[in-house]
Amino acid sequence: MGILNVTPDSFSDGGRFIARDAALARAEQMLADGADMIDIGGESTRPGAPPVPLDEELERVVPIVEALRDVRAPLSVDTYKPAVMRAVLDAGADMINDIWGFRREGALDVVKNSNCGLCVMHMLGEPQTMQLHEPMYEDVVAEIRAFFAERVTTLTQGGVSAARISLDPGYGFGKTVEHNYQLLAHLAATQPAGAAFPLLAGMSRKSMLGAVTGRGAGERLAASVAAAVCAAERGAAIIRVHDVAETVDALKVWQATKEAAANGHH
Ligand code: 7PJ
Repeated sequence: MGILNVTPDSFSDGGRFIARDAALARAEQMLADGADMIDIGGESTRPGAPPVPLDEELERVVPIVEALRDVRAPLSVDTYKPAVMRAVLDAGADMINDIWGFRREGALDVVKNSNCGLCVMHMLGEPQTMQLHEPMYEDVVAEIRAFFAERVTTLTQGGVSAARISLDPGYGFGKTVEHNYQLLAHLAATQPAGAAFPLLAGMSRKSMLGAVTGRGAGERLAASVAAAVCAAERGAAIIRVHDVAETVDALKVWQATKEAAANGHH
């Protein structure tokens, strides 16, 4: 899953049309580089980032969905606002990626009346404040597994078929560095008992990588690729990244190794 940020601060300047053209070119490039899905986001949810007003998010995201509908790669939209969900589904989006896990008022009502995929992400607290107070868990893996189980029950009882759901532990969303690595090491154990939902992992360029490499946000490519391989090895079905070409190469090597292992040795 290739990340497409359509926030104005992700592009130099020059207004909406230049931002739009740059976003479309970026999406085409990620698909050429081997992305299977594009995740379009109009609001930065990095810790402490200011919220974006509804009208502004709609203006950023809906034209991009409309323009990309024809590329026929699955389109996901990273939003927690029900009004944005409704608008992008009307515009042809295939998946809603919700950092709030469809817990906010109205979110379930929108998605249940469509056939879109859902990415249910775990977050402790909310983006403005989640990293200000030390996040605490008794057992982070068990708590995220319980959260997923509750979400799946609520969503399926609310009319969303289980086949539409994928789960994401939400790296960096109300977690310490140690929590994040626990959730990477034990990713498969976050799966609710007896279930087999696709697991999504998004660690690209995040501070958990800076914490162990000492590198700033702009120099975490190798660490991001390593994290992607670790996540794949531990059962991630979807990996959300900025650097598609490099990640796809690494995953091809991982895949070839896995296939050789499955073939036994001669
Ligand atoms: C995630 C996300 C993530 C899912 C962001 C960033 C922050 N959606 N949206 N999982 N992160 N599903 O990319 O650094 O980890 S925004």
